[in-house]
Amino acid sequence: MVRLGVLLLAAAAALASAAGAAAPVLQGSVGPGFTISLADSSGTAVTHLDPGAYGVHVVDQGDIHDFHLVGPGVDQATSIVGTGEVTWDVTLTDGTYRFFCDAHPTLMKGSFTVGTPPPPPPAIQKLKGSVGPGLKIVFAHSAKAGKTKITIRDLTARDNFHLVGPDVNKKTGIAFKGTVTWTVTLRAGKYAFRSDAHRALLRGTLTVS
Ligand SMILES: [Cu+2]
Repeated sequence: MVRLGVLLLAAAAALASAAGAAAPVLQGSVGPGFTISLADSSGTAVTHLDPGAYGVHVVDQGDIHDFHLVGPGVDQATSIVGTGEVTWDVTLTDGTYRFFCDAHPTLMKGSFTVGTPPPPPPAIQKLKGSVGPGLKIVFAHSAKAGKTKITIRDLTARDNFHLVGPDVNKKTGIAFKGTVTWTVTLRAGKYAFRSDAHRALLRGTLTVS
């Protein structure tokens, strides 16, 4: 009985501390004009927050606007035609959150980051090349190191497109005609492209830096 009493006390204390540490409340506002905003309790526009639990108190005074909050784990919106107030309990985690009006998303919008947002994925470099028709091979002569999407149009059944270099050895078939896409990681250095059917004639060099 004594042990149970201690456990109950501990549970009560945990509940009390959870209730006592009230989540900060953010103030969202939209309308009646073409304005939308999100501020912290001191009235400062929100640009960055620590991860955690928050209340979002939204005052929607626009009957042609809504307040829509979207980000990792959150997708909440007021009504476009309706007005009124609402408080959402949300848990914000690392990432970028956007708030906007669905009726005027390019005009009425804002965003903020939470915690350490993951870096945007690196842009994929795109290169195009072709072989044929006739005795012709075309490809880039310079590119940057990194992930690269290569699209090759093989327009002849007498030649192929063959790319060789650091970590890459890709080719179409000599008799093959069609378009292929390779996703490769280019390293700094020299790459050679050629047709294996006319090695001396159809060839070139790609320099990756
Ligand atoms: Cu609007």
